[in-house]
Amino acid sequence: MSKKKKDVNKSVKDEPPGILKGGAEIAIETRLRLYRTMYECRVLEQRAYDLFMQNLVKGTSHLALGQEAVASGFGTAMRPDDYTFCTYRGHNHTYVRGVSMVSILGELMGRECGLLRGKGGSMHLTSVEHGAMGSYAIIGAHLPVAAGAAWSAQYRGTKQVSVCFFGDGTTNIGAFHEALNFAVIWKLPVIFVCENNLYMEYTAIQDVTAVEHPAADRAEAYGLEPIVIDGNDADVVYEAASTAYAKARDGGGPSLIEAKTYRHGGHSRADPGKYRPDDELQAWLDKDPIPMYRERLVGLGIEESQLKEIESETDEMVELATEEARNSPSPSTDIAFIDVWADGGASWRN
Ligand SMILES: Cc1ncc(C[n+]2csc(CCOP(=O)(O)OP(=O)(O)O)c2C)c(N)n1
Ligand SMILES: [Mg+2]
Repeated sequence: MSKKKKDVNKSVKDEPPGILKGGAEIAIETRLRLYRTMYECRVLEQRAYDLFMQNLVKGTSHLALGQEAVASGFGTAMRPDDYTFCTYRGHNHTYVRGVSMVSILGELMGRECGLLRGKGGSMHLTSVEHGAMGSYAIIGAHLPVAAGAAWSAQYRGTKQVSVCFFGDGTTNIGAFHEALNFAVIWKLPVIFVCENNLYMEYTAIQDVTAVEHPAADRAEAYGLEPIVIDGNDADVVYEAASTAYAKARDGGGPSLIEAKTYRHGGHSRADPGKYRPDDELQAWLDKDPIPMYRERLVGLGIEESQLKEIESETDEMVELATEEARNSPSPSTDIAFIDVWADGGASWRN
């Protein structure tokens, strides 16, 4: 194992990263899928924001606008039976597993058509049938659970990989360190992905962390290779994800990947994010993963009309999904007593 820091994209160390070419030999179909997925995530979350502004979203919500390349890169590289664990900022990670826009928007609005019939809301999107094993609102809580799922896959010999997304602030929680140590000791097929968006709730990570790279600089303490990538470059993310999935499936154990990125808005729906310097925000808006990737595809010879088709199909899809979700009724009160126990019933109450 290399003890030398691997900085896949050197420029990510000096924010903001510049526009990159993404040297990888990635098939054009894969690149189109990466673009489509990012675009779909963007439109879905913009719609979630609009619905919130219309007072139609129940409870709070945390958007990942600007962070789409991470969800797209990992989602595109994974196998359908892999496991995803994410945080309350999990709309995109859930969507890329194949969960429909209707069920996500319906869930946010507390409707019958929602993924959890409106009972979970934005922070708890879960769909076991899609491998989306939950969105966790307690910081760090899901890292040991993701390690447990990987342990189960290893025991069953299924070659499934468990991928766990979390924020920079999570690296200062004990569960992060416990999960890493446990995963390394058992050589588990798990990928820990730190989406370093430079901020926790309202605090800059650099103000409260002893090291420059909150995840990568801790990797060597657990015998792992420190990996920092440009989390706004879908090709770079896809490559790093593919490498980590292959390693995990080959019995090579866990990976810890720090993806540098930025959320365009505040922490949650109530936060305008004014604590961030204007020039920093602008620099990251200039490095928006979606227009950057679109420009690259055009440079590679993709027809403008092909990209416009992807965009108009997606725009139509979100309109239809919004309509369907808005027309869906509120669920009946019986949902209070179902899906609360493993068998889905309420017999445990006796
Ligand atoms: C154990 C715990 N402590 C505190 C909180 C309150 N809290 C919610 S989000 C958050 C910030 C997390 O920041 P980060 O891990 O960087 O994730 P991001 O929101 O940037 O994606 C905090 C402190 C919590 N949910 N759980
Ligand atoms: Mg953060």
